[in-house]
Amino acid sequence: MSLNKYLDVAPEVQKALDEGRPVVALESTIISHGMPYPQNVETALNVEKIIRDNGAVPATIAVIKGRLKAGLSPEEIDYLGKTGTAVAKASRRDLPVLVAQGKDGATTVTTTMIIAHMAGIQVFATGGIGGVHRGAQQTFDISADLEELAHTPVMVVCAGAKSILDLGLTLEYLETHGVPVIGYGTEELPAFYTRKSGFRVDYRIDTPEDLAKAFFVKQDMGLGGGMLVTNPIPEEFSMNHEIINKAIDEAVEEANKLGIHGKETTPFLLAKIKDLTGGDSLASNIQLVYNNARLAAKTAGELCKLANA
Ligand code: PSU
Ligand code: MN
Repeated sequence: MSLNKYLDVAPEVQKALDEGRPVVALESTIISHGMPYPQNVETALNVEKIIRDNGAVPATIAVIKGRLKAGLSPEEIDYLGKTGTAVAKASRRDLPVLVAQGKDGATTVTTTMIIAHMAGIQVFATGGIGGVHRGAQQTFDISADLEELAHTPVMVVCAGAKSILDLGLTLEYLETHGVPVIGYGTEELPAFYTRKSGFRVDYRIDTPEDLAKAFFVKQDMGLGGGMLVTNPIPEEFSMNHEIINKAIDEAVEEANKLGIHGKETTPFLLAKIKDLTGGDSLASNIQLVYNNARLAAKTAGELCKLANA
């Protein structure tokens, strides 16, 4: 039974939660706005399979006809992928209006965390998070993802943040808001397409068991809030630094020139980078999401052991 009257938890997900088995949340903005069709749907379905193969139940999250959904059918995933950017990108401020009006929404890291927490899911796997944009000193463009990480008790497993963002300012913001930034097997913050960024994480942790322990203790102490696990892209899929950084710089410059702002900024930059790198970045993007799904599933399993102990 779901406690929130706006929320539908898929039966398989609810059963796993009731039985104390691991569940991993997945976002849908990556499907509708982050990748082209049909790779977006293929990737989303493969990610669910990887999570199952690693012992957890996947719960892809979205807003469908005004209902908050934790766990989608393959048909719903196909619909979100096909409809693409015509599905509203839904951040925290969008949720009440979409629900009131019975509309669809693709959930960002922010709203996936919100809905995961409502459903009782503690671990969430994705590609990259939003952060403090370059030039935020002027634009005030800081992703709502950072505020959500500050307050909502969900572990987010990602591949770091792209240098479309100001990575230094993003880390400062997370520090101020008490969000631990963990490097999985690394002291250095990964930069999504590449394993290195030149910035250090707060802590290096080397096993899913120890990731789970740190998150468990944070909640057990009553601190609340999220935790950010940054998992470097596997070496064999990482991109050449110069090629990707040149594409990112060009994309940022074009966005500035065109006056792109607000919720359009991140999807514009992601699409532009994909165009400029001829699809190589898409292949890397897909592989790093798979890698994060594996780690999240294992960590969710360890977290269940601690919770059931
Ligand atoms: N960064 C990526 N890929 C993504 C996103 C960010 O590398 O798909 C998406 C996520 O859904 C994230 C959102 O939560 O963009 C952040 O958007 P904004 O910067 O508008 O807050
Ligand atoms: Mn923004």
